[in-house]
Amino acid sequence: MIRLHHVPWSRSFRVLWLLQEMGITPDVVRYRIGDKAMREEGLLARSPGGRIPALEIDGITVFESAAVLQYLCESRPEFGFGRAPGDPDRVAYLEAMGFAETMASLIEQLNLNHLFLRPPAKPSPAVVKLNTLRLKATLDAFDRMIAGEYILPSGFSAADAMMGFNLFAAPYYVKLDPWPGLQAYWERLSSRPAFRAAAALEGPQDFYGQDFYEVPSDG
Ligand SMILES: N[C@@H](CCC(=O)N[C@@H](CS)C(=O)NCC(=O)O)C(=O)O
Repeated sequence: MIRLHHVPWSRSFRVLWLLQEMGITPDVVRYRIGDKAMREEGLLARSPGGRIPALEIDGITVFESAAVLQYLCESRPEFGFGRAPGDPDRVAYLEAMGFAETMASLIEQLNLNHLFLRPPAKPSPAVVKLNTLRLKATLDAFDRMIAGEYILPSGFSAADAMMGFNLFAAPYYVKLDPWPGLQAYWERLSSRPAFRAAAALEGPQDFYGQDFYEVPSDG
């Protein structure tokens, strides 16, 4: 039994996608951000911070998307999605696995401000502006990290699933027009059969209620 604790179109999409790249369709336990169930024992026993993803697999549970992907790469090396010590792309692989969360933490702050505050709380224009600028800077860096078709010269890896998923979310806050290379990369990733299969399992995204979120004016 392989079971994914999951919020649709969130960071746990990375896991759903890499599993599809490996031909694995897990059982999925779905949550929504803010669900009481995310603070209850069923999830907390598997992910102590009450965060998703958590993956039950091979008799263990793994949480943190980078750890889950790395576990999948190491336990199923035949797919070649990891880069082992000694591999010429190892350092770039590790950097991208980590940098994905540098970027995702900015997206998370923007999600919090734009999507999850309840009145009378309002997004802070200063915080949103700063985080949007910082997100732009990480996109600029990401653009420069892509070696060719994928992040690594040696081809598709788990680092693309980590970083690539951010390109689903980032354009709700920053338009990608200045980076045609990133747009082409996103087209390439999102046309992979496994990405499409994972997207079909998710169904239409209902995480974002509008196409683009402007920085609120200082009023
Ligand atoms: N660094 C963690 C972040 C996990 C995380 O924060 N996931 C979000 C969804 S994208 C979550 O579970 N949020 C619930 C909450 O903030 O209470 C990872 O990559 O797995």
